[in-house]
Amino acid sequence: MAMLGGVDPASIDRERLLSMRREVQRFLLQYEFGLREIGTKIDILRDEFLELHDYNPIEHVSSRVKSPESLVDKVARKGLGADLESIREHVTDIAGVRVTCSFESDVYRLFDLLTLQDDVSVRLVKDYIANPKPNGYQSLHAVVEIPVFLSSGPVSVPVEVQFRTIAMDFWASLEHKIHYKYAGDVPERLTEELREAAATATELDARMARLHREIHGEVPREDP
Ligand code: 0O2
Repeated sequence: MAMLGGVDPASIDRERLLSMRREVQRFLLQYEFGLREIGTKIDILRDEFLELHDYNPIEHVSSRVKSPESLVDKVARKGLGADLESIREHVTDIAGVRVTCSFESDVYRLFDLLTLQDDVSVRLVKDYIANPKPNGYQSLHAVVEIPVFLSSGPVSVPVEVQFRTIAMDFWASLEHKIHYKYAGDVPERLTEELREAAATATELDARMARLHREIHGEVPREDP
């Protein structure tokens, strides 16, 4: 076997690969920490809300760090360089939290309560509730930055938080399955049905909110 200065080239590659893997693991770990920070903030808001108003505005919270495979796909799709700095700059949903609320008013209330906190800075907001996507998708997206304190010092970690109602979440998960099944080439008949279903979901949200207000009245808004 060919040796370079007494070193086996195969072992150099192995060392380089292992070091790259460690670097990627450390990179992704920062996003995991960012998720924990945001997760704790959301837990605190929910628990305090429950204590103050005897009412839970959050139905469900889920979070994930993008898998390396899905990250590689996105990097390729966006035509980005494979260096971690460019990925850090341009891929803002490596850490993602989804907050499913009971009502649309809770969506905006939680968005305000989270984004007005001093250590949270808002990088981008996309309000697909006020402006739904043409396919009917609705959600409020916010890319926020949160400081994470490592032994080497603080790093600012972007986390994409998606706020939506149960009805919007139900629609989005079904649409996602259909989109995946047809590899993005969804038949027009289904696309039209999905648009109608999105309108029905909006109507249901409005109706449930009216009923809720009739029974419980308006939950007062705090000054954050
Ligand atoms: P996953 O598996 O949820 O992570 P960008 O993120 O900038 O490349 P885009 O579309 O401008 O792309 O970002 P945007 O609009 O903020 O949407 C990103 C995420 O929102 C998606 O993540 C989905 O989770 C959700 N989303 C956006 N549009 C739709 C939609 O039409 N249907 C459904 N079901 N979900 C949607 P990913 O990375 O696609 O996937």
